[in-house]
Amino acid sequence: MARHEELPVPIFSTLEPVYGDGSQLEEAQLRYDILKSKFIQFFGHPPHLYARSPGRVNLIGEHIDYEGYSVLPMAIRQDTIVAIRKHDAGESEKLLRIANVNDDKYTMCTYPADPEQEIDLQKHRWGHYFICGYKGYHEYAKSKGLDAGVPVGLDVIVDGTVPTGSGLSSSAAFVCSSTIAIMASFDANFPKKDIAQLTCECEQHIGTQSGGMDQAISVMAQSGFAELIDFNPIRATDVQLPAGGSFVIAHSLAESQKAVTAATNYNNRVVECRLAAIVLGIKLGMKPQEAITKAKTLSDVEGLCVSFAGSSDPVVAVKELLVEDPYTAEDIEKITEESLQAIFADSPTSMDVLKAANHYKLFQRASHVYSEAKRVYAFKDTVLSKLGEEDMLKKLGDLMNDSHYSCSVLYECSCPELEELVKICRDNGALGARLTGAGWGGCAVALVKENIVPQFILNLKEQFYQSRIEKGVINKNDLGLYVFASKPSSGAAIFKF
Ligand code: NG1
Ligand code: MG
Repeated sequence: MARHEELPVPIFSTLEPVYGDGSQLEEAQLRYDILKSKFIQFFGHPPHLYARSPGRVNLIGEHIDYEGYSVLPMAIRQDTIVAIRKHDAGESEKLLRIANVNDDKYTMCTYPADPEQEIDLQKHRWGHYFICGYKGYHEYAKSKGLDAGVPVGLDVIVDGTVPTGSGLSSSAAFVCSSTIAIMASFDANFPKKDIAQLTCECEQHIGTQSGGMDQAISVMAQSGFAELIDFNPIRATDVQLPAGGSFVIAHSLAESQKAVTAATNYNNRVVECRLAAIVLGIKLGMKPQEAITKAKTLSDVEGLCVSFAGSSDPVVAVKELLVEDPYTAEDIEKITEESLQAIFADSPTSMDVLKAANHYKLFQRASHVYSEAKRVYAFKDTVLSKLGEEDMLKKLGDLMNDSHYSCSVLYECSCPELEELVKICRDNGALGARLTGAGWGGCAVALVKENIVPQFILNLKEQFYQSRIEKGVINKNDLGLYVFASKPSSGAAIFKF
C-alpha cells in the first residue's frame, strides 16, 4: 500500500469522514450551511467546492524543522474551511475576491488574478495568506509543466476556528486550505507530500522563513495519531499515543505576532542557526567559502560535529567549538572572512534581521537545536517502548519539560505569561508542560493523565484565567476557546456536495 504522503487529498461528498457522527458533526454542518448561505449572499451563487485543513499542536521538536530535523505534532479539531468558485474564462472580472464569515473583523480583500503579483509585506492584510496559496499553486503547476490555464477570477469565503497568533498554526491551516481549494477548483489533485512542500515554500511569501512542520501535519494528519514528520524528503509516520494520557492546550493570552516581529524573533533565530552552522563548519575544517555555500542548516554539519568529538551527541562539539558569550558581527566575520551582508545578500528578510541585531547567540541556539532534535526521537522511542503506561507517561512528560527549558533558556522564545502558565500546569499535576509553536506568546501544551483532565482544566481556569476575566482580557463565555483537551484529528480534505 502507498504511504499516505504519496496519496492525493481525499475528496468527500459528506462531512462524516472528517467530523465523525457526534456533536462535532452538528457543529460542522452548521458552519458549512452558514458558509454556503454567506457565499450566495456575497457573490450571488453557491461555491463549487470546499477545502478544509486543520491547525496543529506540536508535542515536541520546536524550532528545528527549518534546521532539517524531524518534529512530532498532531492535528487539532479546529480548522480553516475555504469555500471557492472559479469564474469561467469568458467572465470579464479577473479578480480574487476573498471574504470571511467573520466580516466584522476580516473585511473583504480584493487582489488581481495574477499569479506573478508580489505580496506587499509593508501592508499586512489577512488575505495575503490566500495569495501565498494562489502563488504556490501556480509556481508548482509551472514547475511540473502543467497548464494552469489563463488567469480567471475566484470568489472565496473563509471560515477559520484556529485561534490566531496562538502557536496552533492558524496560518498554515489557512494557506493549506486555500492552496487545496485552488488546486481542486482547477480540477487538479497532487500527492500530499508535494502539497506539504509547496505550501511550506509559498507561506514564506508572508516574510517568515518558516520550516515545513505546520503545513506537513495539516495536510498529512491521520485521525487518532500524532505524526513523526521528517523533512528532505517530507514523510509522515503515524505515532500512536498512550491511551491514559491527554494533551491539554492552554492559551497564555499573549498574542504572538510572528509575521510582524519576524526580524527580531523568528527570522532572527533562523539567521543565528545558519551562522552557527557556518562557524561550526569552519571550525571543523571546512574552508570559509565552502561553509558559506554548504552549511545551510545545523543538520548539514552534524556529521562533522559527531566525528570531531567522537560522541553521537553534537552538543559535545558545540561546547568545545563555540563560546557562550554572544558573538558580534565582527567576531563572526573574522571567522567567515566575509561580511554578514554578503552572506545573506540574497535574502531580504535576513537583511532585516542583520539590521535589527547587535549580537548572535550561536552557542545557545545550536545547543537547543541539537538537543531538541534528540528529544523528538527519545519521545517517539518512548512511545514505542515496552514501558508500562505510568512510566511511559512520566518519561514523555520529562521530555516535554526539558524541551520547554531549552526553548525558554537557550532559545529564548518564551515570555512571562507562558512561564506562569507552564508552572501552573505542572503545579496542578501535569506530567509535562511546554510552550508549543514558535513561542513569544501563544499556547502551552500539557500532558495530563486522562482521569484528571476535567479537574485540571477547572484549576487552570481558576488559577490562570479568572483574574484575566475580571480584568476584562477575555470573556468568560469564551473560555472554552482558550483551554481545552485535544485528540489527534484528521488532515486536509476536499468536499464536493
Ligand atoms: P507557529 O508560529 O506555531 O505557526 C512556527 C513555524 C514552524 C516551526 C515553529 C517552531 C510557521 C508557519 N511555522 O510555528 O515551522 O518552526 O514555529 O517550532 O512559521
Ligand atoms: Mg503560523
